[in-house]
Amino acid sequence: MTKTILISGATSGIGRSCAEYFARNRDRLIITGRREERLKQIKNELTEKYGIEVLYLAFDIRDKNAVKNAIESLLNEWKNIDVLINNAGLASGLNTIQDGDIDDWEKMIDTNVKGLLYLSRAVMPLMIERKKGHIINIGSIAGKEVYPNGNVYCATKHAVDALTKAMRVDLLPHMIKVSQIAPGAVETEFSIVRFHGDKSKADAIYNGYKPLTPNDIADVVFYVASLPDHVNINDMLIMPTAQASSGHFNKE
Ligand code: NDP
Ligand code: 8X3
Repeated sequence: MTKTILISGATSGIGRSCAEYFARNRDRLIITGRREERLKQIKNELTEKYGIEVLYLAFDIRDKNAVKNAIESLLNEWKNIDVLINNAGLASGLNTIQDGDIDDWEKMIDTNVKGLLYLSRAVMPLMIERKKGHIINIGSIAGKEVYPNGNVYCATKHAVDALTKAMRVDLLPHMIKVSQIAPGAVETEFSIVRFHGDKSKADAIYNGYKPLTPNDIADVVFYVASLPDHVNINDMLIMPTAQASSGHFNKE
């Protein structure tokens, strides 16, 4: 059966791959992000390749009114969101906490925690009304452990871990599934963003071992979303084989 899938942060990395996986299954997609040109291009690519319906909504997830308006602006036929993939997120900076840049902190808290809440708050009533839905939060190994200089990013992903559990409990009376997918290192634009555009620092993060690809994660997200109604995956931690924890890598 065709489902309606809303993916936040679909312009790049894990979100972009999720869009491809669900499009291949002929689902209908609502893709979001700030970079409108990319959203347009992805919509065109997926529409042409798979003949599916794709709607894009360009907004900054940190802007609560923009998030609310975007969801409220959906025509009724697009409000039947079956799966919400809360993927938009970022790390900004990699400093000790005592040297942390407060603008970086705010960017991460506003995007990873508050943005996820704004979007979920707008979509959950639609799911409750239909007594149906699945929220898949993209957490991180950084939500399970802390590592040197990861401080605030790790705190935001620990918040995603806690919010996933909290959503599952509060949404239980409505039979809405809530899952978390928590990856280790995935090669995306993540490190370029973390190092404020410094590509050589970003590349160094993935040197000497095989990191996960965005498709590795999309594959699992798609699987989790495809299980029968009575089965829910609460939490999955997915690591590169060459990474045992935040700080343990098998590098050449
Ligand atoms: P990318 O940087 O490749 O993608 C991030 C996505 O988030 C982009 O589509 C970006 O869209 C969107 N985004 C960021 N800020 C905002 C904003 N303010 N408003 C709207 N959209 C926003 O990184 P990944 O694919 O790696 O990251 C996706 C998720 O996976 C994040 O939550 C990240 O924390 C998590 N993760 C990543 C890991 C990794 O190693 N890469 C490991 C574990 C978890 P745009 O810029 O167009 O707004
Ligand atoms: C991204 C993975 O290890 O850089 O969440 O925090 S890590």
